[in-house]
Amino acid sequence: MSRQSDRPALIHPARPLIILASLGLAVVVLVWRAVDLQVLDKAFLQSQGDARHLRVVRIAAHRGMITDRHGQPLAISTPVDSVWANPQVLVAAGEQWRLLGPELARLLELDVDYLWQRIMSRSGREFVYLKRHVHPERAQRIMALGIPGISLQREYRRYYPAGEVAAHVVGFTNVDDQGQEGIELAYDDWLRGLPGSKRVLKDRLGHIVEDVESISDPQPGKDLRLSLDLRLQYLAYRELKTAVRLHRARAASALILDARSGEVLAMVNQPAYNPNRREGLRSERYRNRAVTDVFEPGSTVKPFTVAAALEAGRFRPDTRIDTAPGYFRVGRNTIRDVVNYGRIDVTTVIQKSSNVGASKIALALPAERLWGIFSGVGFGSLTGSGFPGEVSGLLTDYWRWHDIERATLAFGYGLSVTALQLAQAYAVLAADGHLRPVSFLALQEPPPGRQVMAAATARQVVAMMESVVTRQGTGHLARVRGYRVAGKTGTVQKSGRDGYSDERYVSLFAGVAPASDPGLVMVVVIDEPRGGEYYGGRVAAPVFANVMTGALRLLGIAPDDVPAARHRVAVAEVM
Ligand code: 59J
Repeated sequence: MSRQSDRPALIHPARPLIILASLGLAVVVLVWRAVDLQVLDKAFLQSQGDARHLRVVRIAAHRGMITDRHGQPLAISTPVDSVWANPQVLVAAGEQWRLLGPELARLLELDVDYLWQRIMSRSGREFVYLKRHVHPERAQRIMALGIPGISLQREYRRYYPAGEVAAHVVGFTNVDDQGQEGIELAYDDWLRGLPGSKRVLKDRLGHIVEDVESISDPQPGKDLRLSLDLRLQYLAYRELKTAVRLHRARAASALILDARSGEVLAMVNQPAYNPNRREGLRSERYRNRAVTDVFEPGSTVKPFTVAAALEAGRFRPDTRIDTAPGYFRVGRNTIRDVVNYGRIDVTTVIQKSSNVGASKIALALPAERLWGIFSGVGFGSLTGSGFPGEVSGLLTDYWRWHDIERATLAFGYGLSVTALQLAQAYAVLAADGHLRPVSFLALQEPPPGRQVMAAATARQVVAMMESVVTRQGTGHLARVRGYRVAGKTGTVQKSGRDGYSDERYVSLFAGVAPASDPGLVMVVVIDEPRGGEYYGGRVAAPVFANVMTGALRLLGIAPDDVPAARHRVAVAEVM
């Protein structure tokens, strides 16, 4: 064994060197790692750490206000809070959540089971809305419960102070504050503004404990002033609704244009809806029929047929036309009047609404002439209003017209128009032959018009239309005490699968006032009156009279029928 002990110890001669080298290497690695962590990876690691607590959150922008032309609010945004939860945190908070859940559900006006379901089915997520648009005061009571994982988000809720009255024009936004219909949709970019964002520090439970920095401030949306006059809007709404009830009509539209500027002062439809309560809302109620729905305008186009005749130089207001025996044949078709008017002048064709007279006038003109005036006053084209969903109606090209088409177009069949187009066309007669785009926004000054017929023609046609609103005319119920009114009735059989119907009618009145210098244009459309009466002169004309009477007075437009005004004073004194 001694031999063993004789052996030299198993220590390599280089051992101290190896140890030293290993230690040195270890130091180098450690230093490298330290530099790596603290210098090279610093930004990455720090951001990773902060991400646990620092978040960027969106700040909603305030949506611009919509007002009528006098600043009356039609759509305003009020601050509300949306309550949301972090299900992960909430589930982890087990006990506390079980205890306070029922109280939370009560404050949110939600069923406890539903609330529980909503959170558990998303237990892996970090965000779920519990309730949008809660009143800020209630939201504070919810936060006071101190449930971990429940947070608020500031949002804005749209409120429509005029409710049903201006609903079809103003439209509405969805819960995310985006325009869906009407002006809210058309001018969404203008109204919307730009959301901002900020960096916030959140605690372990997801509550914001500190606003760290603002990244960008929200840019509030801009206000919008509409052309509507809320007073006229109320008036039109009330009268149209009454008429629809009285005549048990399917639907209806009415609108008033400023004859000089093309601004829409009032536009209403039935059925209507309350934009503040839109559950289960269907297009039948919310679409703006005055711009989205078309109808055959019937006799309300006769003034334009006559305008074409005057422009062609072939007719004057007193030119006589033989309408006897009350009907006449064009090829295989027969055009009829309700009675035989015999030999009548052009004015009487308008006053009595003779289909035979209008057809004979049109057949005496080149097709191009009739088309020129019809398309000139805007039939077949959009009005330029920019309203969402507006349709242009239909006016076919004149080189496709046979005689029968020219004859029936003359009294309003074979083309289709919207109520707004019809009003724009009447505005041409009111504005000495100038066609102007329609505007839903308040204008500083009238846009330049395009002359589409001679001023003298327009004036002559307005004068002829005054005869409609007399004892002998079809529209005497449209008269307004103290003012001269010019207009035209229309009673249109609706066309269906089996041709024109004897049961379904559209009752129309279109007119201007005061006739001596027209300031206002109004169109009334009553769709399918079912109360027994259906003549435009009986159903639509009274709505025109009632609204126009109020509108002329509200706007302080001077009476131009002074003898009638004197007569009224005299009668009042006798009574
Ligand atoms: C009328 C039509 C349908 C289409 C006729 C109205 C035609 C015609 C084929 C019968 C009711 C009715 C192209 S009438 O608007 O003439 O407003 O106070 O619907 O004639 O040929 O039972 N209006 N209306 N005609 N069609 N086709 C008159 C007239 C009009 C009135 C009354 C009585 C029609 C004075 C309509 C009104 O001016």
